[in-house]
Amino acid sequence: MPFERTFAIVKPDAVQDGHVGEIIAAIEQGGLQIRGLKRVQLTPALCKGFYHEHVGKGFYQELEDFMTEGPVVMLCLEGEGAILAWRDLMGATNPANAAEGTLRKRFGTNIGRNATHGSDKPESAAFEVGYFFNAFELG
Ligand code: DAT
Ligand code: MG
Repeated sequence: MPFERTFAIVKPDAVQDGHVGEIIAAIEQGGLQIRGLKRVQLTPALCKGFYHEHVGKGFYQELEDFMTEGPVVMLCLEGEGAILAWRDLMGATNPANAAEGTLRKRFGTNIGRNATHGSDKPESAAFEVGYFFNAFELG
């Protein structure tokens, strides 16, 4: 497994519901290192740039409305196989299909409000970490 970085978001639903601490605990207990961490209020423009691959899809506006409805907590995570390790901790995109004990199963409501984000591949992780973190925030 490669030593790698991935990008994670605690989405507005999970921040609002007070699950930041539990999600950070799952990250640490899952063996991932926190390399960067901050709370941000997204704007529509920031959201469009971040989710550029989804702009124009039928669910995009719903996604943007949700992601900008309140603050998020974003993290850069690091470790062996970090991209897949974080996706495994999150569970499937749709909480209804997510395995028992995963974060999306525990804290998500439906496919639109699913509590967490994680990069899906190394190219996305590099883009997403660079999109939201400055080098000095990843010291
Ligand atoms: P993931 O977040 O698991 O990488 P994705 O990249 O396919 O999933 O989609 C990004 C987000 O967009 C997803 O977390 C929730 C939202 N989304 C995806 N498909 C959706 C749909 N059919 N209806 C509503 N929201 C959707
Ligand atoms: Mg994705």
